[in-house]
Amino acid sequence: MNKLQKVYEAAKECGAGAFLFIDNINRRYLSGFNSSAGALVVDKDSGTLFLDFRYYEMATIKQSKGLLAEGLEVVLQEGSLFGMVCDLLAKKDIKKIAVDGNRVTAFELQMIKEKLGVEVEIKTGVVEEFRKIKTPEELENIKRAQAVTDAAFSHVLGFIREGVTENEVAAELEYYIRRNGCTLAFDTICVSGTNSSLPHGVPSDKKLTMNSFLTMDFGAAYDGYCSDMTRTVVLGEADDDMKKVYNTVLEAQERALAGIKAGITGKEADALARDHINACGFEGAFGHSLGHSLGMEIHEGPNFAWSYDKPIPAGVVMSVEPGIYLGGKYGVRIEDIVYVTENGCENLTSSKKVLIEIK
Ligand SMILES: [Mn+2]
Repeated sequence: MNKLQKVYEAAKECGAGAFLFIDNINRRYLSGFNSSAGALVVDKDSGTLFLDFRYYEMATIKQSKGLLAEGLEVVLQEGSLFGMVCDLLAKKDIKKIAVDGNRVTAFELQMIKEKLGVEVEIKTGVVEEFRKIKTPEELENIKRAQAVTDAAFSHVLGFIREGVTENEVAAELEYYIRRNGCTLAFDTICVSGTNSSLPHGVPSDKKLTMNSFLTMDFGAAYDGYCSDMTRTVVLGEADDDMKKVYNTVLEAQERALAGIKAGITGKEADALARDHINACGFEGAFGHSLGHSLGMEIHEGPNFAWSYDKPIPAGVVMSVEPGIYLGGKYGVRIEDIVYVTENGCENLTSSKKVLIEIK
C-alpha cells in the first residue's frame, strides 16, 4: 500500500471519504512536491493536488520525470482554493472529510467548515506516524545533508580564531552549507565562553576569547531532509575542569551510542547518558533530554527522553546529544545523529569528537 492509500485508510476508519491537507510539510511528504500554498485531497481514487500559477508548471515538470507521488492528479488553482476543493468533494459525493488538527489553525478550520460545507473529523498524527520510519531514499537525503554538515564543521575550524565573533562563525557555517547545495535545517546556535551554558543561546557580536569553549549546533537540509550536529571546541587550551566536563559529556554520549538499538525505550536511552553525568557529579546540569527524531522537520517524534516510555522502532533517525551546562561558567554539548537498527545504530555523523583545541 502506498502513502496515499494508507492515508485514505485512516480517513475511512473515521467514516470520512477523504483526507484534506493544507499544511506544507505533510502535503510535501505525501505528494512529493514542495510549495508554500496549496491543498491535497486524498480519497479512494488517489490524491488531487491543487496548486496556484507559481507552482503549477514546476509540478507538471516534476511529474513528467516521475518525481511526484504515483497516481497524483495535479490541478491548476483558478479562483478560490477552498472553492475548488468544494467542487471536487461534491463531484465525488464526499460528505465527510478528515483534517489534521495539529496542522491547521483555528481560523483555517473555521474556513474549511464554512467553505466546504461537509462534516469534518479531526485526526492527529496520522502522517507523522508514517514519517517516523525512513525509507532508503529519505535516509540517503539525511546522509547527504549530514555529509555537508560535517564538511562545514571541518571548514569552520580553519576560520575560528581570537577576535572573530559568534555571528561571523555562524555565518561562515551557513554560507558553506548554502554553497554546497543545501539549505539550513534550523537557525545556527553558536555560543562562546559564558554564553555556552545557554543550550539554545543565540549567536551575538561577542568576540571569541582564548581558552574558552565554543559550542556550535547547526544542520543542513538536503531536498527537504534535515541533519543536526553539535560540537564544542576550545579556542586555545582547556584547563582540567573544562577537560573533565568535556570528557564526561563524551563518555555519556558513547555509553548511549553503545546501548541504542530497536526496542530500547526513550527513557532507557536517556538514562544511559544521564546516569553517567549524574554519577560524575554533574547532577542537574544536563537539563534537556538526550535526543529527538528528525526528518522533514528538525524535531519529530519519537524522543530519547525520561518522559518517553515507549520502545524506539528500527528505521528512525535520532539525535544523541547529551550536555553539561554550568550557569555563569560554560557548557558543553556533543551531538551526532544515528539510524536505529535491530541490533544497534548506525552513526551518520563522521566528525571526530576528541576535544579539539584550536591554537
Ligand atoms: Mn538536535
